[in-house]
Parts: sequence; C-alpha cells; structure tokens
Amino acid sequence: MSKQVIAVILGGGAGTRLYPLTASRSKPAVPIAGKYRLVDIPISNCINSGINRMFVLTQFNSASLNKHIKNTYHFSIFSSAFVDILAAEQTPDNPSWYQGTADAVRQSLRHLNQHECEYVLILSGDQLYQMDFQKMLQNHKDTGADISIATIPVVAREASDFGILKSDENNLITSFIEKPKKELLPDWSSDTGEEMHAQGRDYLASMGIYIFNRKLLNDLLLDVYKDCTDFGKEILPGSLENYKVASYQYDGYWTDIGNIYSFFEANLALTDEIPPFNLFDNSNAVYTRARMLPPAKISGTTLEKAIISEGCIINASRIEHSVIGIRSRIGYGTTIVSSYLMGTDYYETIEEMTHATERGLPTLGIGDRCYIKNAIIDKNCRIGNDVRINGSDQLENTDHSLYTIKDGIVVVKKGAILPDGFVI
Ligand code: ADQ
Ligand code: ADP
Repeated sequence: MSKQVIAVILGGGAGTRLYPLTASRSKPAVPIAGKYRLVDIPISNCINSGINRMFVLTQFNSASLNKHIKNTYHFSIFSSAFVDILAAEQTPDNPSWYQGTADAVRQSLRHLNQHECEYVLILSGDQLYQMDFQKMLQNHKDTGADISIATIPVVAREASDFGILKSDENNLITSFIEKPKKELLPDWSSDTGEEMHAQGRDYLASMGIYIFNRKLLNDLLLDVYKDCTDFGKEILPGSLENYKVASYQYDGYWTDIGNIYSFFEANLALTDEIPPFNLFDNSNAVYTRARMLPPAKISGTTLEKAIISEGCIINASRIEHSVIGIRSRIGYGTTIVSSYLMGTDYYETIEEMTHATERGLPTLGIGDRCYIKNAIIDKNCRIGNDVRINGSDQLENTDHSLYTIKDGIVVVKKGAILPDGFVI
C-alpha cells in the first residue's frame, strides 16, 4: 500500500471562507478541537490507512504550518515516508497562485513524479472524518476504475453545496454536476438505500476525495485538460464519457469544515456525549504535535459538556458546551457557553502579568467576570475583566479590527486585546 499511493492534500485556495482565522496563517494550520490543526485530520487518515507519503498544497507557506509539520511528523530515516509542503510559487512560466484544485495538483506533478507510485489520492484539507482509504483503493482496483470518487448521501438542503452525481448498478458514475442550483435538484436524486432515504438523504454527493491512476492524472492535467483549473467543475464531469469513474459510497461521519459556521458546529459537536467524530479511538489516532504540556488545572468551575486541553489554568465559574484550547487561562467568575477558545502559544510569567496590569493591559487569556457565548476566540487574545461577548443571529455580519461576526458567531481575531468592560 505505502509504495502504491501518494496523497495530495489540498490545503486551501485564495478563498476567504475561514477568514479571519486564516488572516495570518494558512488554512491547514488553523487550530481545531483544542490541540490539533486542520491538516492533522487528512494526514492522520492517511497514516492510519498505511499511506505515508504526502504533499500538502497551500497558497502561502506560513511559519506556523511549517513549524507544525516539521515538529509533528518525524519519520524514520529508513522509511520512504514524508509530509512535504508545496506552496504556490511564482515561476517564470507560471506567474500566479494556484488557480484552482486541478491547477494546484498540476503544479505539484513535477515533485510527485519523482516518486514511485501507481495511484494518487487527492484529499481536501477542510473536512472532519475518519476514513480507511485502503478500502477505497481496494474498491478502485476491484472495479477496474480509472478514477474513483468517494461519495456520501446528503439531504436536499445541502445538495447545492456539493458536486452531485448519479451512478449505475455497478457504481460507475454516469453523470456529475458541480453545485447544482436548487431548481435542478429533482433531476439529481438517486437510490441511496432504504436507511438513507428514510433520513431524506437522496442525493449522492462527492466528498472531494479522489483516487486517480497516476498515469491518467498526468495525461489529464498536462494534456487533455491542460487549460482546466478545477476538478469538480471541469475535469470530473468531462471524464465520465471516456474513462471508468467509480463511486465509492461512504456511510460514516463526514463533514465539511470550510466555513466559520460549519467549523464552529463541528468543534462544538465534539462535546456531545457520543460525538460523531471520535477522538477517543484506539485504532484511529488523530496525530498532532507532542507539546509536553502540564495537565490542566481547574478550580471552582462547573463543567458541562466541555473539552479542556492540556496546559490550561481555569478559575471560571462555568464552562458549558465549549472547547477550551491549550494553555488557556480563564479568570474568576467567568462564564463560557457554546464557544471555542483556541488557547495561547505561551504562558506569561507572574512578572509579565503584573507589568501588563500596571500598564492597563489585560493579561493573556480571559479575565474575571466575563460572559462569552457563541464565539471563537483565536490564539493569544487578551480579554480584560467584565467583557461581554454574546453572539447571536441578531448580530449583523461585520468585520471590525478586533473581531468579525459571521452568521451570529463572534470571531475574536488572533492576538486581539479587548479592554475591561468591552461589549460585543
Ligand atoms: P469545494 O470544497 O467547494 O467542493 P474547492 O473550493 O475546489 O471545492 O475546494 C476543494 C479543496 O481544495 C478544499 O480543501 C480547498 O481548501 C482546496 N483548494 C481550493 N482551491 C485550492 C488551491 N488553489 N490550492 C490549494 N488548495 C485549494 C469540492 C468539490 C465538490 C465536493 C466538495 C466536497 O469540488 O464536488 O462535493 O469538495 O466538500
Ligand atoms: P498559530 O497557532 O496562530 O498558527 P504559531 O504556530 O506561529 O501560531 O505560533 C506558535 C508558536 O509561537 C509557539 O510554539 C510559541 O512558542 C511561539 N510564540 C508565539 N508568540 C510568542 C511569544 N509572544 N512569546 C513566546 N513564544 C511565542
């Protein structure tokens, strides 16, 4: 398996859907679930599936992404394993950023082709799921497909956000449309099985996870579709006629986390009693940087459905339905509800805290007597005492220098300083 496949992880376009979390870091480096980063999900899925050669394609190569990959994925010098970041670079024959997913993969071919492999597995960098790619590869071989697309049944409300396809009785794809308009949907429903039909999941969506035979991928990107920039819009629909394209239907948990709302929901869903995404799985670990942090220290806090990461110092009154990231410090009398705090990159010493207070600067973390609801607090924020953040649908979408409001969720920007008594 490991010699047969190379994975290419699409780390994000010029898109701003996760803004402001991506204002100062590349998308794969966005922190999730208290201690991981987005890119850890596809990388862990690959490692757990026995695929250990990966390229991560990103528009810009942030220091945090580099550091994270370098400090996390150490492979033995005796193995061929690697995780390499390929950032869009200007070259004499290509003056611009990656123009789309296919263009990004095209530009990675000269690196990829230096390695031996029969198949290329293409993955999105902004999805939360645990999948055994080995099973998908087996299906690809069994059906003799040229291309395989992982698919999942979705409801009509979601169908317009995805590539929707239809397949025949042998699971070969007969038609594909990228993000169909609502009015076209009636023509695109499929027989997805009784259980899925009962849940209204009648549309077969592409998960944006593809296996290509390596030679074909080269032919398509460098010759047949050399001017096309996108898989979903151009190459996949165009390939159906001339190639065997198989659907590999997946029935586990899978969710897109590419925008603020879905990112927020997926993080908070981890606090469910039995979360759909299982971080507590012996055989499917999610890997991340081993930071050697102390255990969390908590005093006087009522915790209800909370995830508390390592290294936290918490004196809050109540934390409910929230994910608290590494090294978070939360003051006395504070209440946190339905929020994701990303934590901090370092601790302040007592002297630094005293010095900050003397200058009227809030200390790193969350102060005393705050109320924070429906918010994402990015790393290294200084939130003063008596600050009130109350995200809700009543708030209009706005972009302020310290925070952004999107779909009722308040996102406090990385390193923002909210003075005592600040209200959002
Ligand atoms: P989208 O996710 O909307 O749909 P796209 O914007 O092409 O499609 O992004 C796919 C992945 O590639 C994302 O992880 C994105 O961040 C990344 N990406 C986009 N442009 C990139 C670039 N220029 N360089 C590097 N990475 C880039 C796709 C498919 C649909 C399918 C959904 C499933 O097109 O058919 O249903 O994924 O989520
Ligand atoms: P992000 O999490 O936003 O992507 P980085 O990964 O770039 O940010 O930053 C994390 C690293 O930065 C940590 O390992 C930490 O050592 C270091 N760091 C950042 N700011 C400071 C600071 N003010 N003092 C000490 N270390 C810092």
